[in-house]
Amino acid sequence: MTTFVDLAAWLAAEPADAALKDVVTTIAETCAGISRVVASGALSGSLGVAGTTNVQDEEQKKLDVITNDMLSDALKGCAPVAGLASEELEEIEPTGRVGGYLVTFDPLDGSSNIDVNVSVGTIFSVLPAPAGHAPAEADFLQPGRNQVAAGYAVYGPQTMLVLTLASGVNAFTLSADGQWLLTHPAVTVKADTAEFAINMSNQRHWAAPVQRYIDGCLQGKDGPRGKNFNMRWIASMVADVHRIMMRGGVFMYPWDSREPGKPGKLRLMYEANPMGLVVERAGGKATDGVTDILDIQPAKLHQRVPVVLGSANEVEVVRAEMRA
Ligand code: AHM
Ligand code: MG
Repeated sequence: MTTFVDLAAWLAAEPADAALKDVVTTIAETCAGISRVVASGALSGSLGVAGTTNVQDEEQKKLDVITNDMLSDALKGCAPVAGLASEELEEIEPTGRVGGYLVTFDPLDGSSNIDVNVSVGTIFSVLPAPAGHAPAEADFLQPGRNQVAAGYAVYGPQTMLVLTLASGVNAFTLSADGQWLLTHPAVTVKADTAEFAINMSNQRHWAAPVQRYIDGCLQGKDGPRGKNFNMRWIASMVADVHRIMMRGGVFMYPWDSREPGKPGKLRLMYEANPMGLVVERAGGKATDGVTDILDIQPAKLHQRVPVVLGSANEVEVVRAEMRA
């Protein structure tokens, strides 16, 4: 039987400081707990709406609230964490400590899929905390390149944790006895693809470059791309990005004219940045169409951003269309 290295043994060999390993371990253990709650569904009475809205005025599911509390509580109890921020919390939460790390997270991404038993996930990003003072919101507003660790857990047919620290991307599968085992070392994203992920129902609202790009894909072999494309859209960023990590593809959530004042749906600090780092570290690319996601200077905690990420050569095709 194949034996797999567990997360603790893998972390022990990583060139990161003990405090950062502690943060990553806390997140991984909490994600294992979240996996159990998600899996229990109606049995634990955790499906359905919470009857509240979050800072983006989105209806919160019970599981959004439960998982947010699980991660917040765990990180507040983790000594190297000076502050946290979440999709589900309007303000940052300092822990009362100084130095160490800041963590931002989307505790349960893909809320629309929770009640219908389709994959959802947790996304997290770890940034250095300021040394001399308790963190304020401004201290979180660091570009994605500053992330010292990032990743996601996907609660699907298998629960997996996909993680990057100093370099590379490694993926762990949760075993029946609750251990994260390294099943996918050194994950890389294929440079070329013939598969795109976008919510096609928004087609009429897209800007011209996105229209042109998707139209070129849809024309298949007979069009400018000279090959047939496949389409997938799970409406869980974690699940769509995970598919791209495993077999390539391009994921897009562009600006559209439904709410022209907003730059897109996805949030920079706890969706685009951590996913951007994971994808780049695996050899893929992530852009807002003009700037690499990781080079964007955040202006606000809950800032939204257009996202195009995945197979490097395909992201370049989209980017070239956006520059045209
Ligand atoms: P959420 O964080 O409220 O779940 O929203 C983010 C999700 C992403 O996981 C997914 O890619 C996108 O929203 C789907 O949006 P849509 O329903 O417009 O297709
Ligand atoms: Mg989300």
